[in-house]
Amino acid sequence: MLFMRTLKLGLVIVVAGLTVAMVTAQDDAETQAKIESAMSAAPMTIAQDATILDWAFDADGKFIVLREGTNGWSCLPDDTGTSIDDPMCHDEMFMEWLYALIAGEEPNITAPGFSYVLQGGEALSNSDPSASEPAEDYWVSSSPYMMFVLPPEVDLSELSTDGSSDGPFVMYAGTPYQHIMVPVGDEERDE
Ligand SMILES: [Cu+2]
Repeated sequence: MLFMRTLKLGLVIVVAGLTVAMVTAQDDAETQAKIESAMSAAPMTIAQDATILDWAFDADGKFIVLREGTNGWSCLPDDTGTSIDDPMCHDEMFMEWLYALIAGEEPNITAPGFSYVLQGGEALSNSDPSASEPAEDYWVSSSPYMMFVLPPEVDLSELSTDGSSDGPFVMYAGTPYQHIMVPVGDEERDE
């Protein structure tokens, strides 16, 4: 009896151990896929040492870290809530911009900030950062681009605000979230 009980207990432990191992392996594969997705947003020289974040928040409202980095850049994987593959890598100033946008607060942009979006991206509007559904100036591009934020005292009023223009243009012009979009690829852009 004691033997049977020990055997059963042993089996339970083995089965439980296998389940944990399987769940962990699944998590690892999912995390690895997110890391690869995130890294595809920027040149490898930047992505390889960047912090990799997930589209989920911790108790302080910060993105959950999937992998710690060392170079001050942070990459996010494809946002599965959008229609296209759109991972992105931001420097520290651009992360300040992103957190402010999410919180609906004014970003404190004190120096130029940069972002790589080399798989393309999507925005519900080129002019309205709070748009909750595709607006008339809904913007999507499967071709790569970069984004630049500049301190608010820099005058961007001479730049185009047309998201379908071939050159640099301003997104969210005249709002605290205005930034310059810079297409950097030759692929056809969907408008
Ligand atoms: Cu933009």
